[in-house]
Parts: sequence; structure tokens; C-alpha cells
Amino acid sequence: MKKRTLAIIGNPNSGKTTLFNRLTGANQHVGNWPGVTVDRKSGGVCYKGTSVELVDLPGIYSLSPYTQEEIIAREYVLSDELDGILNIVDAANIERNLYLTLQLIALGLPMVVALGFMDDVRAQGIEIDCAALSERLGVPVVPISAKKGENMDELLSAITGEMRPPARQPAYLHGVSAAIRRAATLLEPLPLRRCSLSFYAAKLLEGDEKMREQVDLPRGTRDELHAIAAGMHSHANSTDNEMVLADALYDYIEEIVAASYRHPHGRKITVTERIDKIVLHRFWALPIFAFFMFLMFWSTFGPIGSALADGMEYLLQGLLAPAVRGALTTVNAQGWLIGLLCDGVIGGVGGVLSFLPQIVILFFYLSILEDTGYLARVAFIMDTLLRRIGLSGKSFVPMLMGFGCTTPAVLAARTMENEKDRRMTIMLTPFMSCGAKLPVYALVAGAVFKEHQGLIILSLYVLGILVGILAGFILKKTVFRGVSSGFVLELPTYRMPSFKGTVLNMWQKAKDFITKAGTIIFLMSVVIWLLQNFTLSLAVAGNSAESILGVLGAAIAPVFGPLGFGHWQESVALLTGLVAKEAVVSTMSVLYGAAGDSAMLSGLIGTVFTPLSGYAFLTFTLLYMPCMSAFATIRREMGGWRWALGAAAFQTGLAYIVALVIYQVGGLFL
Ligand SMILES: Nc1nc2c(ncn2[C@@H]2O[C@H](COP(=O)(O)OP(=O)(O)OP(=O)(O)O)[C@@H](O)[C@H]2O)c(=O)[nH]1
Ligand SMILES: [Mg+2]
Repeated sequence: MKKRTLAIIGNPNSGKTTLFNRLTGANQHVGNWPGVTVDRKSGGVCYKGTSVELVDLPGIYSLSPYTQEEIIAREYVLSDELDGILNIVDAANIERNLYLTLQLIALGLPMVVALGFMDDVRAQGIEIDCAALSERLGVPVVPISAKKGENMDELLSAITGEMRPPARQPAYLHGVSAAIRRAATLLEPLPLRRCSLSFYAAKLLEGDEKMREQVDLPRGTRDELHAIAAGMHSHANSTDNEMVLADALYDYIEEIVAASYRHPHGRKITVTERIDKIVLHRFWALPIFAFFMFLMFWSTFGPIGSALADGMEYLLQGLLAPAVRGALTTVNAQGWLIGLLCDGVIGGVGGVLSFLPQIVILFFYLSILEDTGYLARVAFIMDTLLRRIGLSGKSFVPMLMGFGCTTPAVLAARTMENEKDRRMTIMLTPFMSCGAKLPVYALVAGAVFKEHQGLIILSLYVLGILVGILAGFILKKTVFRGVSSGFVLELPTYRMPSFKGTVLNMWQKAKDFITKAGTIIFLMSVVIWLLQNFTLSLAVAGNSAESILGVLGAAIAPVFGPLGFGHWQESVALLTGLVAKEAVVSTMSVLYGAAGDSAMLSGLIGTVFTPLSGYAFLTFTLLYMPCMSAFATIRREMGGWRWALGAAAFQTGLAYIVALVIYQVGGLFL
């Protein structure tokens, strides 16, 4: 028996992924802002012997797509891969959500509506008559709460049972149904899904550009459709069929809502509105945002973060390293093996792992930022500022996500309406201080700036944002000239972050970090240790300057001379940072031969850098091209090597210039 494939479709932020995770047991990312899911993910669910394949998609407001993720969702809906639709409707925003529902019904596919957020709606005292709603829509309606897991059995039996196509076409089509029927008959000979012909007909009559490109119409058919479309607007006193159809649709929605939805008397000001009054205040908005940033920062790098990092370091390097060394010595292991394990592996991997607590704290804040719904507000606040220089606040969402990791941040740019803006945003996100740069900051700033390290690191975070905005301004005036589209990011209702979700998120990030340390960083440390201990003729190197790495590093080092860090060790470290930014730390740790002794490493680094060259080094680390995995994502999203290499050259060039200016101009004063 063929497994049934159902697409979960609904508005952005309507709880699709929450429902998907609950039904399939998956662990996909959930966040309280529109645009979290930007790709399609599938998972299976089995109920009473029937199994169903569910596909989670990016949210869409209608079947007229503008952004990349919306196109992904629509293409999937129109493909032959799915057998039916599980439409999730946010009951708290029913009018807006039903717009999509009615368009989906016009597709004629078997469909079930899950009426989500029922817990929220009930708390507001709203009553919804699901039977009346179902009767008017012509499809089954199941009230649920995906977050609380309410009514999941009923929903499961609806989607595993016999699913029927909608009982009838939505009544809103009646006013224009004659035209749509005629157009649909015209489309019959074309290779389109039969049950969706009226949908295609409506879209083509509406004048949907993308649909016209997609459907290959013979000339005669095109002319006839044109004539029908012209007839439609003369009939409706309007020249715009999209408006005619949208009006008809909204009139019908009003009717449905009036029949099934009961508001309590009088509307109270909601908590969200109250919070927004303060948080989005004309004067207070920015200081409040700055305060939250400071708080995040202070906990990550201030006393709490440092104490935890010290504890971790003690475990790894104070206890583990001597224990391993002792054990190896007792079994009379060869000197090179002790060196490789203690200096190479524990030094390199341990050097990176000791920053795990700080990474976890950082992700705790980022998770709260997303789950409460404040992230969308930050974009909104920044929009007013960025608009003045021609940028869109929406770029700021991917940029903020870039504080975590560049790879998902680059994908998040898919939510931008304007293709030029999307490409520009992709080029800017790597300027943010991603989590992997954090260990580098902590190591170098700690060694060079001692008690002022917090301030120095804060300045790097701010510098990343400023360079991002400035580079955006330059790009907008040159490569990506054009007008940004208006700001259309919906501000979600504030929600308490769920404890489970936050912990899960932190655990996921910690796991990624540990895995990376155990694989890439581990390998790199071993390779670096070997290259540092052998000469080009493969003899054991007397001192590391003669080693393969020493020679290689010395060849590149002069490039960085004008930036103030002309030692071969830093050049090699920056090179390995292209694989993963954390590798800058593990490489320096191995190369400076600190053998896992962090106090010694810190002392050595403190003597290698002056405050000025240290800061130039950190600036370069902040701004130069991102790691391999982010680069690969940029190449995919930009659609080609030329773009990706161009972006990398732009970032590295800018990094060089900024670091050069800092070192040279700073040198005049210090
Ligand atoms: N109170 C309540 N909150 C919910 C419910 N379902 C989801 N949420 C919350 O709504 C927010 C959005 O959930 P997601 O599952 O990420 O929404 P989505 O539809 O996948 O969003 P996009 O991927 O951005 O389109 C999260 O904060 C969820 O915790 C629900 O039934 N009740
Ligand atoms: Mg989602």
C-alpha cells in the first residue's frame, strides 16, 4: 500500500513545525517569529496501523509567492508528490489565516483543517463553533493545541482515516464561478493536476505572473483566457482581477467568521500590546535593546561565564591532561605519542572545549530572544534606523541569527522579498560575531587585555554590526542598487519560552559544538601537530620554525605584517580558521606549544601581541571570510561559485582594510 503524503501548510508562525514535531517525534527548530522554517522537512507518523508521511513547509500567507521560501512551499503544493493537505489555522488570527485556507480548498485536494492555538483562544474567552466552520468550508475541522498536545488523537484519526476532497468549491467563487469554470475547461488538455484546474484558472485570470511563466499555455488558449479575464473586470467594475478575487474572498471570510466565532464583550488591551508600548517606544526602544544585548554579553563573558569556563578548563587541562600524561609515562609510551595526545589533541581540542559553558550561555540568550517574540521587534526597531540609509530592517533577522551560526543565518535570508536584498544580506551576515569566533575573542582578549576583556569583546560585537550596516550601505549604492521592499514582518504575540524547548535548544547547540571539537578540530589539531614536528624532508624538526608549517607560515606572514601580526603562527591559525573558526584557538594552542597549560598559553599570547596588534588580529578574525560550511551554504544560496568567491573576497578585503586602518592609525596615537 502506498504511504499517504500530506503537506502541512499554513501561515508563517502558525505552529506548523510544533505540530510536525509533536506528530512525528522530530526535533525541528521552532521559534516565535515568522520565517523560522525555510526548507522542506519530512517525517513519518503511524496511527492504528496506517502510516502517513508528513512534510513540514515554510509558512505562506497565500498561494501567490514572493519570497524564496514561499516559492518552495507553493511549488510543493502544486507538485504531484502530495496526496492531501493538513492545513493549520491560527485560531487567534482566523481572518488572515482563512484567506490561505480558501485558496487551498480551491485546489480540490483531500484536506483537513487543524484549528491551532486553541489554548490561547480559550484563555481570551473566545468561542469557536467548529461544526459551523467545517460546514461552511466543506472540510473537516479539528480544534487542537500543538504546544499542549491537545486533541492529537482526533487529528491523527482524521489524517489517517479516509480523507475526502472538499465537499464543494468555496462559495466565494460563485460570483466569478462562470468565468473560472470556462477557464478551467480551457485548461483541461494541459498536463495539470485535474482536481486543481479551478485553482489554476483563478490564478491565471488573476494575472499571476509566476503562474503564467510556470504553465506553458498554447497561444490560442492564452488569447481566450485574456478575453475571459477582460470580461470579468468589466462585470465587476474594476480593472484588477486580483482585487476582484481578493475582495470576494474577504467578504466570504467575514461571513464565515460571523457564523462561527464569538468574541467576549469588549476588547481588552492585550499583554502583547502593553509590552510593545514600552519595548517599541520611540525613545526607549533602542536603549532597551542595548540593555538586553549588554545583559547577554555580561553573562556570557562576565563573572558567571568566566567562572564556568575556568572550571571547565580545570577539568580538561588541570585534571585530564596530567592524568593522560602520567598514564602514558607509566606504560612507557613513546615520547612522540605523549606529545601528540597531550600537546596536539588535549591542547587543541581541550583549548576549544573549555569555551563550551560560554557557548551554552550565549545560545540560552539567543533561544530566549527567539522564543519570546522579541527578535521580530528588534528587526522592527532597526528598520526605522536602517531605512534612512536605504536598507531594510528585515536584513536584521538573519544578521541577529548570525550571532549563533552563519550557516542557518544565510538560509534565513530566504525570507527577504527582494532578490537583491537577499543577496546583500547573505554577504553581510558573516560579519556578525558567530559562536565559533567567541573562543578566539575570549582567548586573545583575555591574554592581551586582561580585566578589560569584556569591554573589548563587546566592542567587537558592535563593530561587526556597524561594519555590516556600513558594508550594506556601500553595496546598496553600488552592486545592489535599487529600492528595498517595504517592511512586512508580522509581530508575533509574546510567549513565555518553554523550559523544555530552551533546554533542548541549548543541548542541541552544545552537542554540535562538542561534535565539531571531536571531529574537525581533533583532526586539525593532529595534522597541525604533525606538520609542526616534521620538516619538508620529513625529518623530525629541531624547532618548529623549520617545520613544514613554519616554512608555509613564514611565506604568508609578510602579508599580515602591516596589520601588526607578522608571526607565522598567527598566519597559520587564520588559515585553519577557514575550516572552522574555533580552529584559530586550537592551532595557536598547539603551535605555541602550551601543552594544554592555559596559563602558559595566555602568557605567551600576551607577549606576542601588543594591545593594538591584538585588536587588529581580533578584527581580522571577526570580518574575514566565514568557515567552510558557511561558504558552501553561501555558494548554494547565491547560486554559483562566482558570487560566493566574490563575497569571500569582499569580506576578506574589507577585513584587511579595517584591521590595517586600526593598526596603522592606532599606531599614531598609542
Ligand atoms: N500557545 C500556543 N503556542 C503555540 C501553539 N503551537 C505553536 N505555538 C508557538 O507558536 C510559535 C511558532 O511555532 P512554529 O511551530 O515555529 O511555527 P511555524 O508555523 O512552523 O512557523 P514558520 O516556520 O516560521 O512558518 C512558537 O513559539 C510555538 O511555541 C499552540 O497550539 N499554542
Ligand atoms: Mg516552521
